[in-house]
Amino acid sequence: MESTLDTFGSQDTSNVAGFAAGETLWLTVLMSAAGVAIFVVVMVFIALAWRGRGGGQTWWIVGGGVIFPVVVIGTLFVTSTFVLRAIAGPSTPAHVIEVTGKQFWWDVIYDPEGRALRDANEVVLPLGEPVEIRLKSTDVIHSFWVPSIAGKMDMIPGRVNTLTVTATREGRFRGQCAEFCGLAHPLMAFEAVVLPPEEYDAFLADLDGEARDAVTPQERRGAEVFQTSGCVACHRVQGISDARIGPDLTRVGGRAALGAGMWEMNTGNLAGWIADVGDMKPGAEMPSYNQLSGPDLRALVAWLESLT
Ligand code: HEC
Ligand SMILES: [Cu+2]
Repeated sequence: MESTLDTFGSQDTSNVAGFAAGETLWLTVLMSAAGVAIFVVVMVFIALAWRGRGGGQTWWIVGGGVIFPVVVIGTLFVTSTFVLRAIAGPSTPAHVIEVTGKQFWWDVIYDPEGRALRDANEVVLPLGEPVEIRLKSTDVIHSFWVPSIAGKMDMIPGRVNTLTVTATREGRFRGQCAEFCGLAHPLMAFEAVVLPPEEYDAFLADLDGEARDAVTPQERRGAEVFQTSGCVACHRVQGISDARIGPDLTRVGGRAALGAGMWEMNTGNLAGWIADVGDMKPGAEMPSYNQLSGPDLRALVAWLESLT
């Protein structure tokens, strides 16, 4: 099993695309620079002591042992407190998105107290607008992290943690579960997609509705296979089924990745996923369907791909 998604989005704290990530980066640079400078100064003093110069006077103990550390630690403390306050975000964010960590994928609800639009394995963010992300878990502890956009935050069963993010650059950025959560933990990723606000609104409007109708005879057969093979026991497709055990598939064909950020979404990978998910993502909690006939599998895949 080797993922096809090596270049999927960017997962890099120095490739800044969010307000919090920017603040955190300069604080890291400041602290590292201060650390290096102090290290060099201390080494110089050690070298001087080695050669028998200086030392012995109270001045050194008071200056170097008390005043200097208090100034340095005080400065770093005050700066990081200001950064922490700044990245906490406004108390009334423009949007709310609820993300629930599951073994080993992400359940996503936009506007949970309003239109409650469901999706999965992708988090779409409006450029430049503060978004409150409510983080939950229904099984074990996971951690939500999109390094280019903000710091990470744990998703703890029975609790709601909130992370306010403001994306500052359009694009696609890789997120990863950052807390060991079981066998497929390293295979639990997702993409954060930053869109201009008007495209974000259009995306939500598009989510607000039933899945696309099957058009071709093959797609209609695919929808039938989906409903008669047990998929409906675990998956929701708006207008067809409402199960919540696996990811929402209402617009699965429109996602860039398959299997929570593991594979490129294409016909071959989708067919391989259904026929042998255990090979595509060891640990995934979905049964393999290697008993489907070739034509039925192809019809099912054609229909899922049409759901955009
Ligand atoms: C027992 C519950 C269960 C059944 C039955 C089931 N699935 Fe799944 N499915 C899951 C789970 C759980 C995942 C998430 C796996 C992961 O990524 O860790 C999943 C993932 C998927 C995905 C990937 C979604 C994404 O966003 O990447 C597709 C596509 C899918 N299932 C299609 C099907 C089809 C088609 C059927 C019927 C032939 C089916 N599933 C039957 C539980 C199920
Ligand atoms: Cu994990």
